[in-house]
Amino acid sequence: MKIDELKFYEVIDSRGNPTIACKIFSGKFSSISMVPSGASTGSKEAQEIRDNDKKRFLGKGLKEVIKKTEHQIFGAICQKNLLDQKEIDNSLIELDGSKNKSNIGANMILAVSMAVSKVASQSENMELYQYLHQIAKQFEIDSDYSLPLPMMNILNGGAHANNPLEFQEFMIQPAGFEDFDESLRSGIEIFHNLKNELQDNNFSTSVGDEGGFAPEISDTKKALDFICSAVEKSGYKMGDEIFIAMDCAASEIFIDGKYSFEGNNLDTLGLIQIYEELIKSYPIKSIEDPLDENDWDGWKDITKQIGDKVSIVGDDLFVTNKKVLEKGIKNVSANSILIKVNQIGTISETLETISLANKNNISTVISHRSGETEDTFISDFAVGIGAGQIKTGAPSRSDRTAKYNRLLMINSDNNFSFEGTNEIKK
Ligand code: 2PG
Ligand code: MG
Repeated sequence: MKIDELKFYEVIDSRGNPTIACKIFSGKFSSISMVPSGASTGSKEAQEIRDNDKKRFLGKGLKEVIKKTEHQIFGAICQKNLLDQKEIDNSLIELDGSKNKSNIGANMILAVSMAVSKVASQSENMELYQYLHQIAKQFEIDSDYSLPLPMMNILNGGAHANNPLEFQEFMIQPAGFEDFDESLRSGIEIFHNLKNELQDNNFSTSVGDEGGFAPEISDTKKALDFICSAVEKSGYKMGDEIFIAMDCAASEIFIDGKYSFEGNNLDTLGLIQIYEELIKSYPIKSIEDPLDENDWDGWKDITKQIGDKVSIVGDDLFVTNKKVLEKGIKNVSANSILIKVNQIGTISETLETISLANKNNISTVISHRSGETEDTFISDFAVGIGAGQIKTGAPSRSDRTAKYNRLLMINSDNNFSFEGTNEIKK
């Protein structure tokens, strides 16, 4: 089967910025994908391109980009076999020709790559997660289907909110449950109780970019205490059923060679000490981007010091890039990787990175971006490759709940396992 027609649209993401949607037609099938966009981006990410015409959408428009590249992209893939994801992705990479997809744009390329897999799954009469499961095998990923442990970002700070909290994401991992539905339900109840707790203490309950609350709190421990009391109010056991994960997005607080944290300018060891104290006082099981993306020695130190107790997750550090992950594996820089399809730009390259992670016991967390759409691709992806964990925000804002709703439906239609506590122990 071939791609008969391809159409791009300029649509809007959850932050009100334009983004790319791509519709692909093949025979009697068609499918749409939409690409997300980050706020705290790693410097080595594949590049999205925009019109830069200040008269439209403050320069973020995509009309000209579409006009310029639509025919080129169609020309590069129209003769290819729809079912050969690798070949189509390679043609897109070749067409772009740059190291970081800055010619054609990672946003354009990813939209096509995702839409191709969606139409292909239809033509094969498969659910998307089944099709992705099959494709993953070509990359030596042979994990069973599973429902991922949700990492729910219920309190937002950093670049995702305009409060003074330095760390970007305070998440809960409802791991101590037999089933995905129960895990998610507990997280949602905690989210509601957190709202009540904040309200009772006269804090705002407006939400940040990822749907978590964004109260005027500057103290990390205070934020964690609020979460602990919401867990207690909900009747769940902290450190048994519910665990904490943080995304510190530390590149954002790394200024002039020091980490700016709660009024202090800390060196790497100083910040690692803060993490050591925090994990003694709270059941924190995962810390993402604890240090700056270029602080390679620091990453090695922190993994050595606390990597046996918590997941040290590389996001801005690895940018879903196989080559950077290879460096990380040699350096023993982390024991977990955040996977964002738009950081690298194609499904095939994402699968290559995951395959490398699997072979080296690096756990994987499939992740949304802070700027999202109603596309639920990552839910199918997480289930299809048995990723183990998914990070897709709070249970609020349709851009986030769309992903949870898709997972609820997949769970209801199947008898897939949910690893919960086993994921935490990895
Ligand atoms: C992150 C992400 C998603 P952004 O840092 O992990 O939560 O944020 O999309 O802004 O990079
Ligand atoms: Mg991150």
